[in-house]
Amino acid sequence: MLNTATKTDAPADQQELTDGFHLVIDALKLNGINTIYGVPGIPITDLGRMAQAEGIRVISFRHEQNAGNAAAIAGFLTKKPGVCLTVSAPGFLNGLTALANATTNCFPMILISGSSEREIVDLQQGDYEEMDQLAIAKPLCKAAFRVLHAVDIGIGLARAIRAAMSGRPGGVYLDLPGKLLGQVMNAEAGAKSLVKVIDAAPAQIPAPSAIKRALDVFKSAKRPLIILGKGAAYAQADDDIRALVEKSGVPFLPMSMAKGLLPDLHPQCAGAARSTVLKDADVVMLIGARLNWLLSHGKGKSWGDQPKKFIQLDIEPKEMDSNVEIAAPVVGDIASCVTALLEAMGANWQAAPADWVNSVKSKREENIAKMAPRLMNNKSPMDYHGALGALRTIIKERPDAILVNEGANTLDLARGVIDMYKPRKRLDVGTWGVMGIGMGFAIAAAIETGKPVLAVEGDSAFGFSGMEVETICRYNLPVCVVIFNNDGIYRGTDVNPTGGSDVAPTVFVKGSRYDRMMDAFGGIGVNATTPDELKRAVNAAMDSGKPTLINAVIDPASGSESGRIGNLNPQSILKKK
Ligand SMILES: Cc1ncc(C[n+]2csc(CCOP(=O)(O)OP(=O)(O)O)c2C)c(N)n1
Ligand SMILES: [Mg+2]
Repeated sequence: MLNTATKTDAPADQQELTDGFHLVIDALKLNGINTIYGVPGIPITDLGRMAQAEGIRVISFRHEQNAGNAAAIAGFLTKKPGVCLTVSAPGFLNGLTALANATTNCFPMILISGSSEREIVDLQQGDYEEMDQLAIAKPLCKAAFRVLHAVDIGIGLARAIRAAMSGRPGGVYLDLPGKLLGQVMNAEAGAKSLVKVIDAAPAQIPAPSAIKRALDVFKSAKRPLIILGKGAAYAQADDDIRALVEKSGVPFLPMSMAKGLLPDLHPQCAGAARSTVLKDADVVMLIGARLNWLLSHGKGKSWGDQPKKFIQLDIEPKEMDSNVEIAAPVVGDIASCVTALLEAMGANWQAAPADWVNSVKSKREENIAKMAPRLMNNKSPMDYHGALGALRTIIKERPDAILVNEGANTLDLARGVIDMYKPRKRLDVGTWGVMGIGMGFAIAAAIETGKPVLAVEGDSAFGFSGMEVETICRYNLPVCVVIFNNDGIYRGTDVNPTGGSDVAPTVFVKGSRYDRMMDAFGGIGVNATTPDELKRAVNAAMDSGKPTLINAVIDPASGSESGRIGNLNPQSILKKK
């Protein structure tokens, strides 16, 4: 239904009118966008109010970066652009990090920001929150648009939706000058101007010759490996991906956010034998995974000396040969590529060589057995493995729960220890390794899926979005935040080498009680000093669905520098402090 502006003072014979506010709302609703994440203020406060009045869920945050992260992960989870709504200049800039991060991670998202008076901004006459937002957004997203006339709102939003969803998904910026929202036009013409986007992410079918080439290479392998990336998770082609992996019999390695696409305990999962399979594989099929830094660019020490051939499935043709030669590029959307491969494999596909499959399996079992006793320790203060051992059991018992994870040691160790059982249940720092996604992701995961959320957060990582615990309480979301409190970044034991009164740059207030932040907003706060206490508190939170924050006391000495990526720190041969 089209909304109409009610003008009580209008003459009875006046035509029905609508305005920019309602056209934006109607355009969103027409396209099935029924949640907005944002922070109110001039010029979009009324837009949020009216959107709520019209049945859109408007989730109000304490900082735009968190609202932006929420929108981005909503996009990942639903394959529809998540919308973040902000005010002009500073609010827009606060949302921009999330927009850039969404683009880097290929999450469909639209950042809609109100902006100041165009004429004044363009003459740089010092308007309230003056900024040329469109120009600033452009290099950080897939596309950026500005709408100046109410009649173009429908087209503007359609362009934004298509740009965010089609091809490789990503972030889009939509600039709405404040004046636009107040513009009035004929209601019928307004209704006609709206666009329902048909087939926003059209299938892109791979060429049969590319499929044949890929299978020829795959067939020739003695030690094949499949790597699943978050593009594969995004595709929601779970059954076909599983069928492809199982039919091939090839060991598979899930990237962080692809964990659970097939269960981590699947007999073909090579997650616990990562370094062996990367070194020894001769043919690697990448499914929605890029050869970026997370895979050491497909070359160097971690890939060993064995020559490799890569098969790559990706929707973006420019991804091919980005780091190393791709022997068999398969360009198309992941679902279409996987279906085509499956079909072409036929009924008599020869499963992967047994000696290779078995050697990967035994390496994996050896590594799992090595880790097992460490996960069962009940030390107090806890070390990472003791605490994660408890959380691992909880996720095993509650495979529907969504795990959000950020930090350094807290991230790297949780990724290895906590097995995932279902697709798109692990949400984390992604391609950039960015801190600050935690509460935004947790909130959107709860809102979009209705499932319980467990956010496992380093104490530093949590600080980037911690104020949103109020938002979690305000909307009474089933989110349990566990803070791995080791008194700092990587470790809480660094000292100021000068002996001065400032503490070292990596350490925080010792013995902080983050749980009391939750008390302040009416949620449940728990201080946990042993894995048993931690397990009890998380289970209680998951059973009750009440907003909970657990301060898990971790030995400040138990982490290592930069978690698992300390090698990326620049080194000088001069050892001067
Ligand atoms: C936006 C952003 N700022 C800074 C960093 C650098 N950084 C990487 S991990 C990290 C925090 C690690 O500490 P914590 O979350 O407490 O995890 P721990 O290793 O102590 O378990 C920081 C600040 C980053 N990745 N992203
Ligand atoms: Mg820490």
